[in-house]
Amino acid sequence: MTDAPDTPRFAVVGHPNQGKSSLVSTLVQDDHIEVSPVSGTTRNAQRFRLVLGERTLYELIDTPGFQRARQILDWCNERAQHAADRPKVLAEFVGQHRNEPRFADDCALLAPVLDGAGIIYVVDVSQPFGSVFDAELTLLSWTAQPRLALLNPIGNDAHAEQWQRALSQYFSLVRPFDPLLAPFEQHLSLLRGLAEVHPPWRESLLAGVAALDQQRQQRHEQAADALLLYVEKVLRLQLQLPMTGPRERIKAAGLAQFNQALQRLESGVRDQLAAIYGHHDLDWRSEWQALAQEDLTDAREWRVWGLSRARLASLSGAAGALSGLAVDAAVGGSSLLLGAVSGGVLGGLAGGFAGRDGVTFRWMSRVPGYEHWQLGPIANLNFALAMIGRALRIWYQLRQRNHARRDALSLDQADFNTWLSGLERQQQVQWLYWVRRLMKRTLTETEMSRFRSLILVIGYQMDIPR
Ligand SMILES: Nc1nc2c(ncn2[C@@H]2O[C@H](COP(=O)(O)OP(=O)(O)OP(=O)(O)O)[C@@H](O)[C@H]2O)c(=O)[nH]1
Ligand SMILES: [Mg+2]
Repeated sequence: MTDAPDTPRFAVVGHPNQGKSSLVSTLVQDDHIEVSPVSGTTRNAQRFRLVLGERTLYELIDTPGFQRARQILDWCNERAQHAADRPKVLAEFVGQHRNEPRFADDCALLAPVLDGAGIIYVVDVSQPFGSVFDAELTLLSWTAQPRLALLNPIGNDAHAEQWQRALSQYFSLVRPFDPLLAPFEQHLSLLRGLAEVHPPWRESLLAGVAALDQQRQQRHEQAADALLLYVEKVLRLQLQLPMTGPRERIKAAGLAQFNQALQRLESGVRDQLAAIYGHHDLDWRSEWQALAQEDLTDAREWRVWGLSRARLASLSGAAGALSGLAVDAAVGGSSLLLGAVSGGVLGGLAGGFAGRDGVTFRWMSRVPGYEHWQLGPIANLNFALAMIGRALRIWYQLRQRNHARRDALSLDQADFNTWLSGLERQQQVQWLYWVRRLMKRTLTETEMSRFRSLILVIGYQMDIPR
């Protein structure tokens, strides 16, 4: 790994408990950094690099908060004859006091800045500005290092304007940024802002922005591959059951096994997606509602995870009537043809899939001596869509989650129906068409790649704020 001397390097500084570690966590995409509501969590300066391939894009130094800025300022004021002396006197202070426990936090914070790092000053703007901040802002301005201030709304931004006025006196760039919730586009825009505060780092930071953007695109594509494979496995799942005992008992035991197999597939794709997006420490258990055995036979939950009955009815007739040819036409954008198709068969209701049990259960006796009960594959389109809807929600959770977050994952309001609504109607119909096709037979490579493109488009829908 190369670490060029011109690697952009910023110390993240401020008062304790302002979201400094959260910012570092989000910008270096590392969910292992210690973040907590306890003030004084970060005890030492710690360097984190964002590395892509062989290249370090930038380095952020997480620091403990200021503790005794006023005393340090007084000490320096006594010794600095004029403005040009200030950086040197500040460096003398750190040199002489770095081993004194009462100044340990302040020295850990100032040392990297005196050593050439730029400054990102973080404040929580739910709290009012106070004179206690004046001393630390003055000290930072004395370092004469490139710097930018971030307004972090922890809970609310009640005092943002006041902070903006105060900070503009010390920083050429002051921006709002919420490390927990800022969408990815804003991460890039913040990095572009950083590129403007120090011309020698500009090019590296802009290259970093491009690399991050590209990495994100690659992640989405890997996610689409994983999801496609998952959908295929779910729709192909079959179990052979022994013929001993009454039918209902065999079926119940089989459904339990089937449910476990579905759960294993689901947690498999979940872990895969988490790894793709660089999340390693997630808590799914508390909020994520696992699939229950009853869900396989009880349609109540399906609509929540999948598509509403009305939507299914309005789309599935059209999908059912679409021949391969019509799909080609729909892909080519012939909405006229599609309109004729959907108008004619609307209400055809899932082309014979609706209303069935979630999973087929039948007696197989084609080869004498090899008779058995077979459970699966999934026979109900709505159930299939519900399973896919769950996986898409997992994807949504992961793709919009910043690495600073430490809360458990939840089933968010945003769902399959919302994302599907954002697509062109012909794409919506195609979506159903591919799922139905896959329920009947394996798809050819070309068909798979079309389905994959649609998955990617659904993903972009997830990024649109609603
Ligand atoms: N709601 C909300 N909470 C935030 C935000 N930023 C930080 N927090 C929370 O505020 C608390 C402090 O965040 P940290 O990132 O640990 O703050 P710090 O400045 O590094 O704190 P010390 O290391 O103790 O100085 C954590 O519980 C965060 O989850 C935000 O934008 N919104
Ligand atoms: Mg911290």
